Amino acid sequence: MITDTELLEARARLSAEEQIALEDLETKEWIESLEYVLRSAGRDRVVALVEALERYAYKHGVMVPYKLRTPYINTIPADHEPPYPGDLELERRIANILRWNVIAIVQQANKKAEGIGGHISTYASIAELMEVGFNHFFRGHGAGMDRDLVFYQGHMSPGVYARSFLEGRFSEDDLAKFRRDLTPGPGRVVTSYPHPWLMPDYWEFPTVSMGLGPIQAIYQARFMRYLEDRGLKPRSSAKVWAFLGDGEQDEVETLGALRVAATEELDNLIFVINANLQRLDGPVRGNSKVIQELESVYRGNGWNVIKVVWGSAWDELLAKDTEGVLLERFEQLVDGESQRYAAYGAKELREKFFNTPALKKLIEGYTDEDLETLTLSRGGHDVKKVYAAYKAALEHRGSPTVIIARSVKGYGLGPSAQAKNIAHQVKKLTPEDLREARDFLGIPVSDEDLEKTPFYHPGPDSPEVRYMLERRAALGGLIPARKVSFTPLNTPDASFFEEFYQGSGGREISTTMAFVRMLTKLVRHPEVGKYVVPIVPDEARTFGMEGVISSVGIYSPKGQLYEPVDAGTVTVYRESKTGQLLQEGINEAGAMASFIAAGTAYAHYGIPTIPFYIYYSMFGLQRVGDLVWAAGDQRTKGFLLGATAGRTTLNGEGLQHEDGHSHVLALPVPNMPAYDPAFAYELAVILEEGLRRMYKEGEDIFYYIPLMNENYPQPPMPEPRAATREGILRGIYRFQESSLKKPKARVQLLGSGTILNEVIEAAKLLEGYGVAADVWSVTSYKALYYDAIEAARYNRLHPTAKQPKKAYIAQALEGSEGPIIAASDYMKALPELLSGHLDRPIHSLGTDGFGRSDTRQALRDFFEVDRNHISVAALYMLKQTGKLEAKVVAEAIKQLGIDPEREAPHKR
Ligand SMILES: Cc1ncc(C[n+]2csc(CCOP(=O)(O)OP(=O)(O)O)c2C)c(N)n1
Ligand SMILES: [Mg+2]
Repeated sequence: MITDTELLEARARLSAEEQIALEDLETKEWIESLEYVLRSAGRDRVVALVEALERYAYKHGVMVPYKLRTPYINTIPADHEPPYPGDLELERRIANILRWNVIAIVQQANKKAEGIGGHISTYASIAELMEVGFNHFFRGHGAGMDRDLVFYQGHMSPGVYARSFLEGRFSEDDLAKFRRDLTPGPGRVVTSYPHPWLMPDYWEFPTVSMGLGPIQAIYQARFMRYLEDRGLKPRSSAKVWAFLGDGEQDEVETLGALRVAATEELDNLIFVINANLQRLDGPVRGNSKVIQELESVYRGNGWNVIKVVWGSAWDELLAKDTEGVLLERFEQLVDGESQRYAAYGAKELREKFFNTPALKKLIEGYTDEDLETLTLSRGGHDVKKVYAAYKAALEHRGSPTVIIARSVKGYGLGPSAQAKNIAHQVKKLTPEDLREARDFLGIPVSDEDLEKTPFYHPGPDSPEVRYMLERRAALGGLIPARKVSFTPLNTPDASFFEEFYQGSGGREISTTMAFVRMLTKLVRHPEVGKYVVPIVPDEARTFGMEGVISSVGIYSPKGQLYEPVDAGTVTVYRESKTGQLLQEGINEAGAMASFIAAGTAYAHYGIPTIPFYIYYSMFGLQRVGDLVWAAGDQRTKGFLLGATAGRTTLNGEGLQHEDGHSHVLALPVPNMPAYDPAFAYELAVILEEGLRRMYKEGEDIFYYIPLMNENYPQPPMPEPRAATREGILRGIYRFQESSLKKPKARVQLLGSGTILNEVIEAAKLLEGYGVAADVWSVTSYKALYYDAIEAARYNRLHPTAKQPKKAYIAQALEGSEGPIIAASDYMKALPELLSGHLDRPIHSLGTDGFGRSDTRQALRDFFEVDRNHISVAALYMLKQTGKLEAKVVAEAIKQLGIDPEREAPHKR
C-alpha cells in the first residue's frame, strides 16, 4: 500500500497548474456529493455530514477555524420564505399612517411646549418589525396563559400610542397629552416611555434605560419556565418578545446574561434587534458591520441567529449573482457606507456600491428609481422577510432566537432626517421634510394643513382599522395591556412569628440567622409557602443558608444529572426540576432581574410569588441601583435583603465589602420601604407587615432590609407589644428607659441595627457620669424622614390649620428630656435628615468613609460609633446645653482613650 509520505511526494511533484486543476476537481467532487445528499436527504443530513467531517479532521490534527459569522445575507433564503398570510398593501398603509401619527404626536407636543422632547426616528425604523408582530404573532390576554409578553423598545413608544389611536383606544386628546403627565384637561396620561407606574393599565415593562429590557426579558422567560416546572402555572406556548436597539447592544446588561438564556434553553425567548445601524450620536459601528458582530456574539453564546439584512428588491440581484461578486461586495460594505446609501440614495449607490465592471453588469438596465428602491430595501422594512424570520423563531426549539433586522433610522422622514446622524434627536420636521414625508407615507393632509401636522385617522370603518382590529381579535385582544387579577393571600399573622417575639433566651444569634429561620418556616407555611422564591447570587453559605438549599432545592430545568459530592449530608447541594430556590451564580444583575420577574408574576400571571433576594448588601443598591429603580416603576413586590451589612459589623472584609451607605441609596426609591432592624422581633414585625401589605392588601411596594452577621442575645419584644410594633413600623420606639435615680442630667440615645447594642452599652457608661440615658431603636430613618417632610408640607400648605401635623419622630420624642444623640452603622446623613423636624438638634454619629479590615471593636472606634464615642457625644451635647462643664467632657475623652487629634474617618 502506498504510504502517506509517498502520497505527499507524488502530489508535490505535480506542476503548479496541475495542482490547481486537481484542487478544482476535488472541490467539485465534494460539492457534488454534498449536493446529492442535500437533494436526496435534506438539510439535516448535510449538517450531520459536515459535522462528521469536522470531527474526522480534528481527530487527525486538522483544526477547522471556527466561524461565528455567516455571509452578510439573509439567513432564510428567498426560496425558503413561507407565503405571507397578511394583506401586504393594507399593512404597508397602516405602518405609514402610524409613522405619520408618530411625527404628529412629537411635533405637536414640541410645538406646544418647546423642549418637551420625544423620538420619531426610532419608530420610523421599527414600524414593520412591530406591525408583523401585532398583526400575526403577539398573543394578547384572550390567549390566557399562552399570552406573549412583549418588551417594547423604549424610544419607539409613540408608535405604540399611534396604534392605540387607530384602534380607538386613545383619542386625539390622549395623544395630545404625550409627555404632559401633569397638564390638566381632557386626555389620559401618555408617558414619555413605557412606565407601568404611571400607566398601570397599559405598560408592563419599563425598558427605556438601555440594557435593562434585554436582561429582564431573559429572566422573565426563565421565570416563566420556573413557574411551569414547579407546577404553579400550566405549561404554555407563550413567548417573551424583546425589541431592542442595536446601540443598546453595547450595554453590559444586554450581553451579560445571554449565556443564561442559552444554557437554560429558553426557546420561549425571542430578541428582535432593530439594527438601524445608528445610535444617538452616529453610527453604531461605522467602520464594520454591527449585524455581523452581533451575530458572532449571539452565536458564541449559543443562540439561534436569524439575520434579516436585505429586502426583496435585492432577491433578483442575488439570484443573478452566479459569480458571487455581490456577496463579496456585501462583505466589504461597512455600516457607515450603508448609512450613506439610505441618506443619499440612487446616485451614490450606483457610483460607490456598484463600483466594478462585474457589479455594474448586475444592474444593467436599472433605473434611478429601481436603485432608490434598493437603498431602502432592507430586511427590517420587508414584512415578508420579517414574517419568515418570526415564524422560524417560533418554530425553533432548544435555544433562544435573536432576529437581527437591518433597517433605516428615520425611514420615510425626508432628506434632512432619514439616516442622518441627527435622526435620533429630530423632534420637528422642516416644512419641506413634512411634505416629503406626507407624500412618501401617502397621508391625505393638504398643503395648508401640513403646518399643523394633524393626527390622521382613516376612520373606524376604514379597511385599515377594520383589518387591525380583526387581526388583534384573532390574536387575543388589544395590547399593550397590563391586567392585574390579584388574589389576596392569607399571609401569616403574629402567632406565626411568636417564637421571634420571645427572644433567643440568651442564645447569641445574628439577625441573618433569625431571618434564615423565618424563611425556613415561611416556605413550609400552608398557604404562602409555595409562593416563596428565595434568590441568592452564589452566597447562600456566606449567609448560613445551606440548609435552605437542601430543604427546598435549587431550581434547574435539567434536574440533577450527577450525584452531588455531599450526597447523604443534611446540607446536600440539591438541584431539582421543582427546586424552589433560584441560585443565580455570581450575577447580581441577573438575580435582580429574577427578583423583578418573581415580584411581578402577580401582574403577569396572577400568581403571587414572593421573592426574597438575599445578597451581599454592598453589591446591592450600589451595584444594581438602576434595576431597583425599574423594579419600583413596574410595581414589583418582595423583599431585598442586604446581608452582611453594616460598615463596622462586617469586619474582616475591608472597604470594598463593608456597606455603610445602602440606606442612603435606598432613600430615592419612593415605593421601597427601608428598615434597619437590630433584633429578631423587629425583623419579624417588618416581615409580617410587609407580607400583609403586599400580598394581602395588594400594595405595590417592595422592601429593603439589611441583615447582620454579628451574634448577640436577641431580647424579647418590649411590652406593650402593640406600641412597640407601631414604633418599629413607623421608624422609632423606646427600647428602654433609664432607671438611674436622681441623675445629674438626661439624654436620649438613638441606635439602629447592631449599633443599638453599642448605644445600650453607652447608656451604662453614662450612668457612671451620673447621666440617665433613655435608649431608642430607630428602625427606619427613611420612614421617619418621609413622614416628617409630609407633616412639614401639610403645615406649609395649611397655614391656618387648627391642628398642625406633627412628625412621628417629634411625637415619639415629645416629653423626653435632654439632647439627642443618634448612632448607626450607616452614614451620618441619615439622622441629620430629621434635624429640622425636632425641638432639639440631633448629634449624629455614623460611618462615613472607606471601610477597613479589623475587629468590630477597632472599626467602631475608627468610625467613632462605639460606646465610648457615643458617651462622649452625649456628654458634649450636655455641655452644649449648659448641663455639664466642658472639662468633664475633656476628661471623659481622656479616660475613654480617645485621640481627639485623629483625622476624620471620611478623610482617611
Ligand atoms: C442606560 C441608558 N443610557 C443612555 C440612554 C440615552 N439614549 C437614549 S436612546 C439612545 C440611543 C439608542 O440607540 P439604539 O439602541 O440604536 O436605538 P435606536 O433609537 O437607534 O433604535 C441613547 C444613548 C438611555 N436611554 N439609557
Ligand atoms: Mg439603532
